[in-house]
Amino acid sequence: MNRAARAVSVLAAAALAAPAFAHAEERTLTFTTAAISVEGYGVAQQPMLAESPNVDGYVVGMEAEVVDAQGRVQGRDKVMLHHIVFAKIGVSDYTCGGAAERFFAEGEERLALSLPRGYGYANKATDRWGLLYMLMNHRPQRLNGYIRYTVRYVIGEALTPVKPIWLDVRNCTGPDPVFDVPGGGKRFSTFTKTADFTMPESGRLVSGGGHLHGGGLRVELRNATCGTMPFASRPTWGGPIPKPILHEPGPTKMSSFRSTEGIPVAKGQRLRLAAVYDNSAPHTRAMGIMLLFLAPGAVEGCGATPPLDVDLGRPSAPPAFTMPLPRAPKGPVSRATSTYVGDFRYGAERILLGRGQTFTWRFMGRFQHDVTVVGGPVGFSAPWTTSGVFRHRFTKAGTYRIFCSLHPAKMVQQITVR
Ligand SMILES: [Cu+2]
Repeated sequence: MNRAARAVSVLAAAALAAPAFAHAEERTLTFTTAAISVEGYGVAQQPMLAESPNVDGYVVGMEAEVVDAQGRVQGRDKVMLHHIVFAKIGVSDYTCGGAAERFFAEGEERLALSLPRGYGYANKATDRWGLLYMLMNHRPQRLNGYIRYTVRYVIGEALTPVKPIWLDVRNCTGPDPVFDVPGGGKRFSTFTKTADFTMPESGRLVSGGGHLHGGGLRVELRNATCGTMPFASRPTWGGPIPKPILHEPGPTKMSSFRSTEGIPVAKGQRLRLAAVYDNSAPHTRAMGIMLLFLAPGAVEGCGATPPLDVDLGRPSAPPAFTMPLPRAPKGPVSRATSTYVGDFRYGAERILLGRGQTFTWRFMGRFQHDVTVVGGPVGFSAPWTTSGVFRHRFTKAGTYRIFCSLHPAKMVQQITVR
């Protein structure tokens, strides 16, 4: 069918469907945040209030992008939308509690929210939304951007309400829920991190998708009580890699599912999320997340998974990737076993150690920094901080390339272990 014929048939289908929704209306609402500024080659992260629909209804779809002052979409080569998380303020999160219910997120893979027909995330005119963004500027000049998000919103019709269930292998551990894949394994070896969550109620999972970083193989959703794996979200790799390379490239798509019938899960059953990574090389600051939508309702025992409508993409194994440092470490080679981490440098950039020695980083900046191995025999990282110390004992010889993931173009270090 050519494009025109397809358009006509879509219109015809819409006309046939229209009477059933005569009193309902689906609106596409577009919102734009206040300006966000990110320094050249910098990373910025901040929570902010986010405008939301001013009428009662249901969110049935959502997506977000970064635009400039003229409303032009900024591609991955200009700004990397690392993470955006939307939450409803004053509502307890399904898995973490607290006072913000996470209901939509996008990362580098740009996974849009799209619920199956008949389901919606209920929202009131008086509800307040917030968002947390993390953007990486891939250009030398300061970025002045905006996050523009589009909400598909149904009013005038009662939909089956869904609850967002945010599963994360590092769940509820703060704004940077990362872990390190040490690497150093044989080719095709894997590293798996899991977390369990016991369902407080029964229902059917009608939509879901995963989030992984570079080196990720899949995010599995298991029902540990029933011994089943209803879904695994798989990454698609490829496309141009934005230069300069400021982090290990992540998937450009993650597979997601929708199901009108839904995956049954009963109260008291244990959902197990498993993030599976390649372990032939280090992958630091990795994540493993799946956002699911539950339609609460009666479910008994272990039911069969219905056929899922899967948006698969083109899954493949992650490409082998050697991450360069954005610039060469400078200065004389030091045999010191400690240095400072300040604004915006490591005290010593070139270090020589003996095997078995421990190195200490002393944090003393006004701004947060970290220590992140981007390549070497073993992957490890220190969390973002402004004070305190971080130590690592080097038991494997080789060259460790290190940067601060928040200031990758400025803060680099190389440690050679003999
Ligand atoms: Cu830093």
